[in-house]
Amino acid sequence: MKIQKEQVVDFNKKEIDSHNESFDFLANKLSKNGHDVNSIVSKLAEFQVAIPSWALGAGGTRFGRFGFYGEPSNLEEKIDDIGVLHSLTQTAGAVSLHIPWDIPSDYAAIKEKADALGIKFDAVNSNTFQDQKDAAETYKYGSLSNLSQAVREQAIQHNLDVIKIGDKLGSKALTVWLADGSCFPGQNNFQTAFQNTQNSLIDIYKGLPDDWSMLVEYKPYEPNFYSTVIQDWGASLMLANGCGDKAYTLVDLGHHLPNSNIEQIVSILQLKGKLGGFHFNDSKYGDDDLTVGSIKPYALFLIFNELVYGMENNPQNPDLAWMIDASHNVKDPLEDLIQSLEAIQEAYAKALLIDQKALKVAQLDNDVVKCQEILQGAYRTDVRPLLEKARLNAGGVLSPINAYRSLDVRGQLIKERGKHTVATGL
Ligand code: LRH
Ligand code: MN
Ligand code: MN
Repeated sequence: MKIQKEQVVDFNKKEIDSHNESFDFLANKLSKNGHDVNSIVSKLAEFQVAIPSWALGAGGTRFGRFGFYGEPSNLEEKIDDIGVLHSLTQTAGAVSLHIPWDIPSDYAAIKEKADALGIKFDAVNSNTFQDQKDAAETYKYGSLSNLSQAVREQAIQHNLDVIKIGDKLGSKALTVWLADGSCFPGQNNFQTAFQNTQNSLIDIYKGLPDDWSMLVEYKPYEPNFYSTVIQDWGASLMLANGCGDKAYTLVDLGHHLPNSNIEQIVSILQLKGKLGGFHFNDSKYGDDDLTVGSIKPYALFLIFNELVYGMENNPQNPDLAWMIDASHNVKDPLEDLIQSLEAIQEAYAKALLIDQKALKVAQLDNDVVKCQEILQGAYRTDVRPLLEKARLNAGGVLSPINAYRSLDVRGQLIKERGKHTVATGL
């Protein structure tokens, strides 16, 4: 299934009048208020988010999994699905592979396919949270933190192999997320587990090509329910600092205890030049991996306010590896990802509308009411016409969900792949 240029053009014809009307109205208003609308639209068009290879099929919970028809069953088909997303949204120009679920069988062919669809290979993810078939050692009691040197060596070697695979595809970053931790008090010595993890990460870091970065992801709980070795940004930052300049912290929105001030975490990491990667999702209770912006859109906007500030004021921080890390239990994964991409762009656009100069003045005056008015004024603006314009300029469709449905993409995928496909992955 490939979306043709003519299909995009035909679809846009139906919605262009209504778009022009709402865009002109908004652009006029924003320009009068001193905004550079063209620059905001170009920033939106440039912003690309990687799709993880494991998010294209129906996910599941530990209680069950309900499959979805026409799911991709191999890497080629996953790239095709991202191609569909990218053709419609022009925002999904990258894929983040998970190894060993997505080891390419033919590197040249997969690169060619991705190139043709305008898709780059972003960070590669290692997996030491599951035992692999025929593996000599088990990760039941941890991987990089394990008391057994043989287990640690196996896990280190896996990460080095992942770097080699990513290197052949043009990736420039390794993401390490560990399930390591303990389920009961007394099970682990915290200091030993942390020190082993640090030493293992240093060994992996030594195998990192010069132009690569290592992204250390944290998570407070699950699958271990008493302690996690890399539990929070502090642990991640200490480990990254212990490795060197090319190691960074990765923030996953779902990996915080309730009510954590994520925007403050993001802000300070950028100040220190140590925010390397970002996983988008939303949650009500914990690591729920729900559609971005579906539960706490204002929190997402506040996080984007800090990200925009950092991108503009913190040259010491690298460009970030953006990725959606969601799971789809009841929705069509492609529709869910379209909704997530839209929510990301919406929060970004609203953050770009914040009058930073006026905010600074209000902060200097300790005018707390004004500070809030400035933030909420931006948040309450309906920025969707800006997103439409960015997509239109880049060759995408005005409204991706409508287009996805009117082109009957899922129906086509079912015709091509049959009904009983099961995606590999989480
Ligand atoms: C587990 C998780 C994590 C990783 C992914 C591979 O929580 O979702 O966020 O990025 O698995
Ligand atoms: Mn994640
Ligand atoms: Mn997660």
